[in-house]
Amino acid sequence: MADLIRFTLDGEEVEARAGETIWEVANGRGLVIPHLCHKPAPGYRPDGNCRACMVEVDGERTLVASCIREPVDGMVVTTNSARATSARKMVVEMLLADQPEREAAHDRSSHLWDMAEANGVTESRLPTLEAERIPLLDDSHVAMRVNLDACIQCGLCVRACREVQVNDVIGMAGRGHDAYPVFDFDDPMGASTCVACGECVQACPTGALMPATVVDAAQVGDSRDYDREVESVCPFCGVGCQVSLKVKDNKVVYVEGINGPANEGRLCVKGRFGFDYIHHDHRLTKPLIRREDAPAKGLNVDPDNWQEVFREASWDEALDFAANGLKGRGREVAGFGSAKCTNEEAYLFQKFIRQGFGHNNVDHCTRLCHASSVAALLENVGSGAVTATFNEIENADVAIVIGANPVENHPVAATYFKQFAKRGGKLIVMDPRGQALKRHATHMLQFRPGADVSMLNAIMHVIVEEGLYDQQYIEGYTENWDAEKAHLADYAPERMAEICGIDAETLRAVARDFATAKAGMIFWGMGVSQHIHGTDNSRCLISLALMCGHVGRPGTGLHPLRGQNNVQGASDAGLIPMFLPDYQSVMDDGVRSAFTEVWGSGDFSNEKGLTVTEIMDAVHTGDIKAMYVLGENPAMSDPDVEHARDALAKLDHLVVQDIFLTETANYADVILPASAFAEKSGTVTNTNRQVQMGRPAVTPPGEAREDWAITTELARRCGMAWDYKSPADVFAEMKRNMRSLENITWDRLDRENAVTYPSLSPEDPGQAIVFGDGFPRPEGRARFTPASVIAPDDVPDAEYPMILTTGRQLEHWHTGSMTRRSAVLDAVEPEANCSLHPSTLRQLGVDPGGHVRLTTKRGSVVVMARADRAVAPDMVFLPFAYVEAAANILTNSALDPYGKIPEFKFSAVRVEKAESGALAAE
Ligand SMILES: Nc1nc2c(c(=O)[nH]1)N[C@H]1C(S)=C(S)[C@@H](COP(=O)(O)OP(=O)(O)OC[C@H]3O[C@@H](n4cnc5c(=O)[nH]c(N)nc54)[C@H](O)[C@@H]3O)O[C@H]1N2
Ligand SMILES: Nc1nc2c(c(=O)[nH]1)N[C@H]1C(S)=C(S)[C@@H](COP(=O)(O)OP(=O)(O)OC[C@H]3O[C@@H](n4cnc5c(=O)[nH]c(N)nc54)[C@H](O)[C@@H]3O)O[C@H]1N2
Ligand SMILES: [Mo]
Repeated sequence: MADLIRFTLDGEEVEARAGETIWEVANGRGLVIPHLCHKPAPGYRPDGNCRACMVEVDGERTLVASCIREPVDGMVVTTNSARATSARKMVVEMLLADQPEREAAHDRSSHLWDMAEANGVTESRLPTLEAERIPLLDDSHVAMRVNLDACIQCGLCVRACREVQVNDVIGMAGRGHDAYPVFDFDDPMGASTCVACGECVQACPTGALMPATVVDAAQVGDSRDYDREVESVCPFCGVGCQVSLKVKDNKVVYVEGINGPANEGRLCVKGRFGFDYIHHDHRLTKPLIRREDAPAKGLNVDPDNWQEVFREASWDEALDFAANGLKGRGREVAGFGSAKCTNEEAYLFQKFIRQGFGHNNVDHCTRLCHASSVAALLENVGSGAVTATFNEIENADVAIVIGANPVENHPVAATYFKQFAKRGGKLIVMDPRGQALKRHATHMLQFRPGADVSMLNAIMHVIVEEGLYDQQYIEGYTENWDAEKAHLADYAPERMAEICGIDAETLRAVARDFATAKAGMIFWGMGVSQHIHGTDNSRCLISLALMCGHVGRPGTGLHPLRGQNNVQGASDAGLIPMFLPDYQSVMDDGVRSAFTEVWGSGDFSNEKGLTVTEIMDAVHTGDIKAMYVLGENPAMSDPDVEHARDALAKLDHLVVQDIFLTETANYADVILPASAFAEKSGTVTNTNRQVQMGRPAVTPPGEAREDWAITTELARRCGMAWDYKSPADVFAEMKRNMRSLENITWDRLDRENAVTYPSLSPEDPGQAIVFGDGFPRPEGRARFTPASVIAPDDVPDAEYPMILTTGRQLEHWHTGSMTRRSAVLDAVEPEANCSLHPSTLRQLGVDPGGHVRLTTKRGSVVVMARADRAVAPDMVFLPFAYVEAAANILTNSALDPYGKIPEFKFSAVRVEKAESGALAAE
């Protein structure tokens, strides 16, 4: 390569690439130059402020900071000269002078002490700071401790907060020796706008910022005091951050992000501080069977006091009981599998229903999630997965984020989006709510809920009208353009402005920005998918990308941000009523026989099975009488949940396999205690199509067992000759009929932690971008499917004049089963809440923090109300994590006809000031 730089390092001729620093070249050769303010991790820019990495350069009067200095041709660098080593030693000695003694240090294993050792320094000969100048300790945050007496002003926490996570909470106050990090305007950390991602804690080299779990009451701690470190994957969202779990005495003591392909070391509050749900004393530790004298099935079991309803049973008894209630019932059985479990577990679950009961009544939470997006993608692109990883935004010029709130729901992906905007990328945010990305957006389109098709069609109308589309791409790679073009003629922005609430000029500006960019991406979420016209919404996004040629190149692509840690994998593994693994149709005889051959079993139904909501309806009609629910909580997550709860109560036989006694388990006849993610091995697939290895860090509590092992035992007792010894056996079987797993083996994943599919060879880490040379559709062409405007199902009227929208908050996971049992997350967000515009609250006569009653055609809840200007005055936003004010009592179960997804994002609602004492009476 032409631009290699040749220089001398400690007497040896070496080469550097353009932009590489002396420190990096040395490090690449195995020589670690001491360093403190420098963090050799993705996203951290060198700062050269601590002088701990000084080296000597021939011909230069002063020593240079190797972390920031780039070599030039012919430069002679000496790292180990007497002058350099004594200077580095002096730097460390000066820093140690102000530190607590090592034995009394907040973190006696901090990087600073390692570096002191590396420099041969054990104590300082220099005077210590006068005590009154040592700033106070700050223990105001539940998850982190600030010990400013250990701060060396290296600024890593500022870079972590501002540049890596782009949260802008930490800054430096004071000058010189008196400089210290502050939160917002020098607020206590716990009272600041800190979102507790903990990036600063992970970056801090001295123990000035630490996880609270590592420091004891006397503020003394040791971050290396653990028995082992286990590399695995975060169990929460579809980003799939790789983590290192630090384990002591069979407990996870703290968590750090490691360099996975999606997260590059970063984590959010749940991944870093939300792990302790696995140690909660509500964990199920023994199989439970409903007592003969139990009260009628209902939402009446307290996890602290379950003995009135259930009795403990041996595994043998419970498995026999579970199997006997399912066996031989054929079509009366249905199963909900789990996107919280592994690929192997998802595969076994769908096989259990298909092989064991001869039909396809098996589904999972994808139905409530991106089912409509997947329907549109399969229809028009030929594949349901993302066409590019979210990290590709690094190569984009423009990006649309629509109906997704990644700052709270995919927080680590959001760090890349914010960095993109910071370096000048045009970020276009489309959301009825003024969500957190607004601050970083070039255009914020706060449009009317449910009006996506009108807005997107108007934008596409402009692209056609102004001739901004990519004719060559359209001709080369698509079909049905003429129909789309003709259809769009009716959607002039001037007309659509009335429906979507965004003025024509803004729609035109957005159209121009997106269409004329070199590389554009589209990210979307539940605001797009959870509508009766969710599939149409996605069709519009696909058409928009196609007409601009924004697919298949670096910095382009379609990316529905997948939700659960393994919803991509569970769908790939066939946990869907229409599809076997890899989206192969159950209606295709050849496909079914390929599977039955591997399974060594007879044929099963060639009809699509029932979906999540259809299964609940079929219970009411008496067609389904028994269910096996694995790692899902439909008694909280289904729309119009009273209908779902009544269905669960009506079942003859309900088997629930979970880690907690959930609301759904309340209705169970038998409960099988499973192991949590950190207690089992298996692979998971994230939103980026990255298949990653999950490893057990601790053993399950009591008699709890791994999910795959429980399903296998149950299958045997239902008459299937299953003989898996480990998840690796299951993975090997999956590969036989899943082309997506070509070149990906269990051993490879165990070695490499992650491989992206498709992977083209055993060495290929996988393709971040797909469809550069055509689509998996007839003639390799993607399709334009025109979409027309359809109103939401349950529109406001005089009785229910406002709009209810439901969704999520940063700290809580769905139905709260895990996060309300995590000490940190529950402490930060302990109470059921909704958000309304301050003017609406004023009109209702409710103070922020007071209570409101929300009523829809389905039911009513009372909940604390927050004032939030981001919410439109005629709307109320309600998260669905709280059983005491369950959002789904209110939601509408009307379905999108293609994806069969319910309209979680739109209901007509009446909001009233709650009568005093209403909460207690509920
Ligand atoms: N903290 C946390 N993170 C999570 C989860 C969690 O429970 N908690 N769940 C995970 C799962 S499974 C999923 S699927 C993802 C979901 O992640 P998101 O898709 O971000 O989920 P939501 O918060 O439900 O909705 C996203 C946005 O849609 C907007 N919206 C509402 N109505 C409309 C509309 O009509 N049109 C448009 N365009 N937008 C609208 C809302 O204002 C909201 O900002 O999050 C995952 N991550
Ligand atoms: N109103 C409203 N409702 C919604 C949505 C919305 O936006 N608004 N969003 C919908 C969406 S996108 C989704 S994805 C669904 C999610 O709906 P669900 O999947 O029903 O919700 P979770 O709370 O994630 O349920 C996961 C369950 O798995 C258990 N679990 C965790 N780990 C393990 C494990 O390793 N093994 C076993 N066996 N169990 C485990 C947990 O304790 C929990 O009970 O909710 C949907 N419902
Ligand atoms: Mo989801």
